[in-house]
Amino acid sequence: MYEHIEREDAEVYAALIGEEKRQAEGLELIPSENYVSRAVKEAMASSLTNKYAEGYPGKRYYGGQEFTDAVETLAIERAKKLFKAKYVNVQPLGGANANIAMYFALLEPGDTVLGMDLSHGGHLTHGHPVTYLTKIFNFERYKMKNVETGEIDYAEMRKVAKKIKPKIILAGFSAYPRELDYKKFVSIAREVGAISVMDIAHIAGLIAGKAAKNPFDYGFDIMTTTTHKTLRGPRGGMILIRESEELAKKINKAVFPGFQGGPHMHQIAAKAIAFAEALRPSFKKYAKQIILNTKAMEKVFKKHKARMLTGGSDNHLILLDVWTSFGISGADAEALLDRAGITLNKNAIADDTRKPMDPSGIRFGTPALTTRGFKQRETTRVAEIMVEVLTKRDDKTVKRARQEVKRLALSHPIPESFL
Ligand code: DSN
Repeated sequence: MYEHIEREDAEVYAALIGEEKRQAEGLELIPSENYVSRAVKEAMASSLTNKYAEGYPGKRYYGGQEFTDAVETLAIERAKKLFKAKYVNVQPLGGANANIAMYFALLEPGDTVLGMDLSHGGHLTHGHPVTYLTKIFNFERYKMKNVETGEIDYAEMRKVAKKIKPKIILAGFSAYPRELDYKKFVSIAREVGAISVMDIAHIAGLIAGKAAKNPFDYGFDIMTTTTHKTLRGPRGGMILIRESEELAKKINKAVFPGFQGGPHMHQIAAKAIAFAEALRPSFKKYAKQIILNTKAMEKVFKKHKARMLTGGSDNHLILLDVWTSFGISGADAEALLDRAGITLNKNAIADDTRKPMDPSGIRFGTPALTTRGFKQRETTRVAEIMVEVLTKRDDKTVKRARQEVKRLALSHPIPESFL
């Protein structure tokens, strides 16, 4: 592997090999990460990276677009089928880019967005004060009514929406383990004349694999997403429009020329391949297994009376309050589990009193483990190892855990077609 890099750049080669080994021997539980197929990787390394293709299929600013048009059209058509969208833009370079372009397509400076509170599961690009978006648009928040069940306060949301008249009602999350009541979001948006947008980045694969509801079935206008999380495609973004041609035109204009230059065609080819993979029946099995595996982990934490935000999970991730449950901070828990070969991330919990760099929680999930063929038995064991390490925290326990993690990882190698 990487024979040319090995010959030409020993330093980069050493880092690549280190990362390959880390991914093979450890357990990846960051819920937004996954392993992509070899076909997706080949596309990412293809000659399409050499090509400029500003514009859209059939309407480009440069010549020589016979094959780029073919590739982008394939990606669009497959995404439409996967998500039941009438229009799709596959050019956003990432999820943040997709969200930024979406705001600029739909809003004027000073307009209001009603989105999920960040410590209740929302995302940086949903209006975190550290982002420049907040200098241009006004972001208001809704929260969970009950952090122990995850129930959103829809009555309050309706009240606030009527008062502030947002242009966008934004659903979606990066740290929320439950399904949302899409019907309620859409009905509130329609009542106040807002556009309904769902950021499906985390659960795109679950929706594509029909293991989670599709917000378009409930009337959402737009969905934004990344393509590299549960959807198991290349790092990138995408915007889907249910049916409005007018919205689609605005979105296309905002992505290019509004925000981006030449699309990354190698990445778009990889998206097309990943979407074809997600259309296969085997992907449905994969999506279902992600949830079964998370449920198996949930059972272990319940047994140990550990506090999971919202009481557990209906999707691919769990948010665990390690501060209350084990008397350890999120940052220390992340570091401790890393030593045991379990990679996950520290995460703020609802209304966290601790700081973002050392919050009360950790966030983890099963998409990558499921790609490796982990089933309920193995994910149960992973959760048990986590409890042991978080409870005892001594070197002997961590060392023993590291050995077992390595055994588990090596007995469930990354499948050949994903290497
Ligand atoms: N970094 C991604 C996540 O982990 O959820 C999204 O920002």
